[in-house]
Amino acid sequence: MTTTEQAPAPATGPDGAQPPARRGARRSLGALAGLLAAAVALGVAELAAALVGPASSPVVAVGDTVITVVPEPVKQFAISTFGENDKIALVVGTLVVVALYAVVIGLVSLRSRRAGAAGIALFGVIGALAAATRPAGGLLDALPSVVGALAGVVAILLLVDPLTAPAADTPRSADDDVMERLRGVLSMADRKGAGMDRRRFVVTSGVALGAAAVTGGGGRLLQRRFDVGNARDELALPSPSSPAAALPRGADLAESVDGVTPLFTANRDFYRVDTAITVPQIRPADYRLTLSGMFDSPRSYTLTELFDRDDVIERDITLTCVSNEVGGGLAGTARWIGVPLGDLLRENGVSGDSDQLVCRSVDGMTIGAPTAAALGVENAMIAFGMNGGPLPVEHGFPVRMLIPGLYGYVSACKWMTGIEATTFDAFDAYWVERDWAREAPIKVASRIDTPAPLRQFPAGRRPIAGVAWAQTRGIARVEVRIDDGEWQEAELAPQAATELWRQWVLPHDFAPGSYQLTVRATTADGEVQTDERARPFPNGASGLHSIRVIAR
Ligand SMILES: Nc1nc2c(c(=O)[nH]1)N[C@H]1C(S)=C(S)[C@@H](COP(=O)(O)O)O[C@H]1N2
Ligand SMILES: [Mo]
Repeated sequence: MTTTEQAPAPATGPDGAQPPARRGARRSLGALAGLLAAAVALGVAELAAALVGPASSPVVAVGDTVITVVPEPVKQFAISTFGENDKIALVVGTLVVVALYAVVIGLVSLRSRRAGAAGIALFGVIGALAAATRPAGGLLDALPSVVGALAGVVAILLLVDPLTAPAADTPRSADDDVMERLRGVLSMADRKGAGMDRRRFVVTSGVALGAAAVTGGGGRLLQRRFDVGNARDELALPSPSSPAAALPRGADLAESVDGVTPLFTANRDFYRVDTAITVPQIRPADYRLTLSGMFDSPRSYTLTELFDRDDVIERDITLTCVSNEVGGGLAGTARWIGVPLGDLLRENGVSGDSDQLVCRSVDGMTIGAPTAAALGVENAMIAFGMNGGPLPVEHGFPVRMLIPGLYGYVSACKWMTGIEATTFDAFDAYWVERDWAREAPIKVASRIDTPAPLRQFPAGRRPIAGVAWAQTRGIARVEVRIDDGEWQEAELAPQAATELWRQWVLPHDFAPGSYQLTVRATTADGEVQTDERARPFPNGASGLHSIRVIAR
């Protein structure tokens, strides 16, 4: 019995070409072959990445590279459009591009196996380059892409073979020597066969799909061995010798006003902004913080050495992202535990000539913070605790930096393993290279949390409420304007600390109708929030948050 379903003679036209219907079917299967080969390549690469590390996966590495090279406006668009899901969007985008490329490879392979194989090899080279040239990457990081591409080449050859079966005059059967057939396939010799061995294609496709699923799924599972979540859970934080100041009575307006942002942001609700597609995983036992550059006596610290210091502090600080749009949610408040940054720098004899600290994270990010702020801003710290536990892995486990009053991109380095004392002239950090401002103090901002814009609510008395921030200066006044009316002063929650945002509320009697609500804040040192609108780039958004609400 033969397993082949060779094209009967009439299927081939007088000129040897195939009729359109058959050509169409073959093309579709060719495209499918390309997709399956790509799936096998990516699957095998994920399996290899379980050996080397999650960031060496070609999808992750290419995504990382895209993040590094895309122009700032595109990145800003991604952050404001997809928010916390910007990385998912990027990975999906990368996979869509790969899929389109794979379809082309499949079609090309029908005509030339060599070209198809070369296309997949190129794909592997791109992944390998992306993985090996990451700031924290090495030669070994190329391995998953190389192994994946090899698997992809074998897959495309095996998949395309039954689609270009030789014509009926050279029949093949199941008892063909498998090795001989494989050799034939891998020789990449093109056959001008008009025949199609559908059954063999179906079987090969099934095997390819299974292989892709098993290697990909298994690889992802095995990559979890790099996760440090358990190590984090087992870590005991030191108790601070200087606990956070007691909060004034009624400090959290959220206890009495529905819809206002709580004073403290739960870890799971805390915004996350970084360039890491796979969250860096640092084992506490392996952790080192290394000082370098313009110090008299630079040294490094283990996590235990940081924990065992007798100057551990606990402080409440609001962190804000420069990419936050007017009215946006890229700000959060937590109770942090760490060691005073200025003291640690002075202890090691930081030079008076240094004006920039380049903070390095394990994934190669560089954050340039002004040395003067690190030394002079009260409660600047090297933090390892957040809201009662170790830092969550996404928020920098095990150690990050915080400097109250500065946007995160010039102060809040996560997964921080190095501090180099240097100068602004000597080095441009990551965001500065991308034309964001070198120095970026947080601009005064205020936001209306409730009522929600454009959502109808019953007419009557209800609070207009929200938060305002100007870290280290503090908020002295918040005012609300309804349509074109007078500015009305809102009631403020007690100021717990100037590093914190401040909640505000203004109860109002809403008659049925539609209203434009606008808010503005004034800092404790007298700056009235400007209504001049600025985009976040290059040093933070400005302008007033203004929303339309409807009472019925
Ligand atoms: N390693 C690293 N640290 C980083 C970043 C980053 O991309 N990588 N982003 C910075 C930015 S722009 C901000 S606003 C804060 C955000 O901290 P969070 O994600 O804990 O809220 O981290 C900062 N630290
Ligand atoms: Mo940021």
